[in-house]
Amino acid sequence: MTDASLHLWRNARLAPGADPAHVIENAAIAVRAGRIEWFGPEAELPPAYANAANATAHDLQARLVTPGLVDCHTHLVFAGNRAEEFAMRLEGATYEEVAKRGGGIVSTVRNTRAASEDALFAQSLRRLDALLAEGVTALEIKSGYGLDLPTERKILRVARRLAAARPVTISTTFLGAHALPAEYAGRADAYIDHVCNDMLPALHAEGLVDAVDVFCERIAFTLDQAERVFAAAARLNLPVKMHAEQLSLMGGAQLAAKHHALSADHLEFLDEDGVIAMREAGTVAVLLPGAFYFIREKQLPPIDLLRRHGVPIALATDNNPGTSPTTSLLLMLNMGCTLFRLSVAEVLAGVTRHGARALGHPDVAGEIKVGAKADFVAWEIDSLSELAYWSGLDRCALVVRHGVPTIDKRIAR
Ligand code: DI6
Ligand code: FE
Repeated sequence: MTDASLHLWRNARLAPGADPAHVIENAAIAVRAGRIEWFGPEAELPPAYANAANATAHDLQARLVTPGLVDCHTHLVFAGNRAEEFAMRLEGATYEEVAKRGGGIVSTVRNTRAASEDALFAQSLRRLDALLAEGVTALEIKSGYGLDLPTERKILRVARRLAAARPVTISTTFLGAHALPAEYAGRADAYIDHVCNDMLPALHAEGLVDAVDVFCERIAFTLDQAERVFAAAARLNLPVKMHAEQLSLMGGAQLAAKHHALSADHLEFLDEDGVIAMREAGTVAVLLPGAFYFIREKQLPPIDLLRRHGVPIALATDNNPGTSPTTSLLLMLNMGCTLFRLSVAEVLAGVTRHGARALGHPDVAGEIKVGAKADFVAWEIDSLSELAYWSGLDRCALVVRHGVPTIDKRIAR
């Protein structure tokens, strides 16, 4: 039941766009029925709000307030872990060699196929709660560890159950084209037929799919196979995204742009033609420093080209057991700055308004604006730079989603 009464969130240092250059001191936010009706300097609060008889006032005690954080790229639902492969790689095996030796994605597929839906839900809920504790109010969850219809369905059902179990907005993405399952060894085209003609239509008909993704890479699927997946998504009017140019330059980003993808993700090997195509299509560049760091990639994404051509940059955890076993979106801010040399303003945009654009959910704006859902976070910090500066130190004080406090860890001031 939505609360139709007026709530006035007062005494905030408000960064409506999570931009350090635009902080409104002594700010107020007027919220009704879970949406923002007004925000700005409290001294300019319209009389209708200032004099409202039944308003509920909330004192944010001069805390810095940003929009709720958006994690636009996760594989959060999976069973087991790959710690032993991590040890193998420490002995020198590359990510691709591990994949070719039957490890990698397909080993998580074995675990995920074997897990019950309830066990999968329980394991995934712990990872979700870790993200929520840092101020995440919206995220994406991909399938891709089933590679058969029953298990892809199980993963997407768990993602929907997680959204029902916690105060968070979750967009699901079908990633059946994540890897080639053993039963289709040597028959990648036949598997893509199965993905396009059987799995996607069935899961979409069950209301489990909000977008479609494909891993376009030497160890995964070709441009032609990716294009067939995109065509199948288009037949169902589903938006698309792509894991592109992660380990090599395949031209995937250009293909994603041709299909007006919400985003192209990873992009370490992206070239200028791909950047220009993304800019012209409005495709967001989702950078995943956790994966770059964990597989010890050396090739940096072309940050300067993305800046020069004005391609929006988003950041996400890429939470997954193989290349990014992290549940800290704040750590991605730190890595975005330290590894990719992004500015504080860029990384904050990357997990708010640019992350929201990559997510493509109508209820997730990633910024404080009139009409948007009231999703915001108050922090125990003195400057927004601290969100990228600290690593592992909980600075989240209060999370509000759709106007309702969901996590309150405020220390008395
Ligand atoms: N790229 C990645 O880094 C993850 N998936 C993908 O397409 C890795 C997934 C895994 O190794 O389990
Ligand atoms: Fe990924």
